[in-house]
Amino acid sequence: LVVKKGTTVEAEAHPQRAGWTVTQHGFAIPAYGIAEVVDQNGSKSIEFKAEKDGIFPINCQLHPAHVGGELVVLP
Ligand SMILES: [Cu+2]
Repeated sequence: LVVKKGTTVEAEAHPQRAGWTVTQHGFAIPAYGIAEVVDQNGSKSIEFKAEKDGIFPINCQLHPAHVGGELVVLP
């Protein structure tokens, strides 16, 4: 996820990878204080303003082993 600083970001989380036996996943960007919970096979819109530039991890706060991503905010 790459955005410019000051952008309002609307992300949609869709956890639906086959083989997961859990019913919910997290979508967290700790640096932005975001920690949402999304139902497996469901979706959730997450909106925030990218006010800090840098590279920030995105992860599943419920299952630390699950692959996340990165938020890159360009200055
Ligand atoms: Cu998870």
